Amino acid sequence: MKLQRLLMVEPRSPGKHIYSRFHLPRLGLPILAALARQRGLEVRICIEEISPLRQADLLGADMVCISSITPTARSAYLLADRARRAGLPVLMGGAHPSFMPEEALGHADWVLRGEAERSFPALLDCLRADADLRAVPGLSWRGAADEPIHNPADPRPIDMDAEVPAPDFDSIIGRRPFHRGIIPIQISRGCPHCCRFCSVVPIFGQKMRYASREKVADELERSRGKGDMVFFYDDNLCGSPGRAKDLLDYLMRREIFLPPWLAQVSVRTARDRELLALMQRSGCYAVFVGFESISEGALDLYRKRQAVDDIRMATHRFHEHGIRVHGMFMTGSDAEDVETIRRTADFALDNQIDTVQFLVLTPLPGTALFEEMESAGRLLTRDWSLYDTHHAVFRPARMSAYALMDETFKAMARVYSARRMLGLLSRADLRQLAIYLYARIQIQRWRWENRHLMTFERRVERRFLSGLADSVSSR
Ligand code: B12
Repeated sequence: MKLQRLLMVEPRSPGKHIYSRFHLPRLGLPILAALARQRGLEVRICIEEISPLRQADLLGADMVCISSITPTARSAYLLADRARRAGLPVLMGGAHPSFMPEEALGHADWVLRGEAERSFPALLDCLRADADLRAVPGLSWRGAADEPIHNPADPRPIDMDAEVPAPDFDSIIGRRPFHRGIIPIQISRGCPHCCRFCSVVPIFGQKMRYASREKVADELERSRGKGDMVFFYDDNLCGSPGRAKDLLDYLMRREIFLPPWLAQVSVRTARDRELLALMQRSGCYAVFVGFESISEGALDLYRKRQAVDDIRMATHRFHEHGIRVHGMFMTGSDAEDVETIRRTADFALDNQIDTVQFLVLTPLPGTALFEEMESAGRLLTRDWSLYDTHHAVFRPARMSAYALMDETFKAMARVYSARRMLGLLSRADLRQLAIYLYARIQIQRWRWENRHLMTFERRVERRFLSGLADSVSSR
């Protein structure tokens, strides 16, 4: 088939989420764009959060490649249908289609499951040569009798140095340097843990892979002058403390471009004082830490190998090193009730966690949690647009779905209080103040946009409770 111009699209989230104003792309499409360019193809990338898709961009393409995670799956399918109506073939990939390939094949011609640095170029070559699609690892497609065919995946994980090119950010439509000056970079993939709610291991596997420090340095140098903050997209930048120390030391010694940086790390990072000191010296501005819960029972259920004391210790030690802490908590496990959510806000305030995200536990396809909720019949909806970690999409064990959402937002609003904002103002901490203001506005917006849903849920809950009261009194 003729394949010269590719349009790649990362569809936008249908609703607001707490990061709505941070228009950061995932790296999948810019990496695949670089690979396509190496094969002489022309590529344009539309990140819908950055600029909306124009019909002219769509119609000028020979094929549309769509990247989707679960909350954007509905938008992705609508876009795929639109492209196919215009006669364009559609390829899909990313976290959601990887686990729901047959669903995605209802809207796309092909789905590539999992990491695609090897399979995507193979598919391009195959399509251009009209060759046999069975040769493409991890490809899902429909055969002559419309039956779904799933080629086995390549078991070898992608090599970060040899197979992952520098992301092609220049092909992003409408992109003026990096949004809010934030430069995204990923230097490792995989995660040795197996938390039951997380999609990272199902997509990238448990085997850790790292880019060499030379490659990291090269990528950082390429972004010199393009932004003033680096965001390491790694799921745990310091998963291997030895490597992290070696990398930071190398970057500093060579005076590689490294403006203040942000990264996701785990509480374990804070056990290593030498690492903390290096993080401080190399300009770590804030860490995003998966604290998840203040309930030991919930941490056990999640298979999160950490204790509540680790959270206290980590927060304290990061602060000792001048590193701000963004605490990532989830609410609604079977071990938690409404009181736990309220105590989570107290905990964040008592421990002076700088910023927080309280997200409603969400069973994402591909995870052990999804399997468990689905087989127990506890999923309330399969409207993927609600799987945005702000809506309760499963029946919680110890509270109603309405209470779970409502209390989660109330708890978050307590942390981003006017009183704390005054404190930041008095310390002239303007960057942090802007984040608080942003968080307060996002919380209020979300509640306003979802007021119908909240009222509906409350009515359902009241009816449920009055039915329960009737049945008790008639006994
Ligand atoms: C950076 C990041 C963010 C950023 C930017 C997100 C964005 N633009 O969507 C921020 C902080 C804003 C964010 C927010 C959220 N995130 Co986030 N985020 C990430 C993170 C850490 C890195 C993403 C990345 O660049 N990965 C590296 C690249 C290379 O991977 P990739 O894009 O998936 O691409 C590879 C393959 O998937 C595939 N592929 C991808 N697209 C395509 C397309 C085609 C055509 C093909 C062939 C192949 C293909 O090939 C690529 C190369 O191998 C991931 C975790 C992770 N390790 O990926 C979570 C992750 C993507 N986020 C996740 C979630 C749940 C969210 C939130 C809902 C929750 C929240 N509130 O925090 C929001 C929703 C955002 C939204 N768009 O609606 C989940 C998604 C899981 C799922 N099944 O949907 C992940 C996987 C984390 C997890 N622990 O499970 N996130």
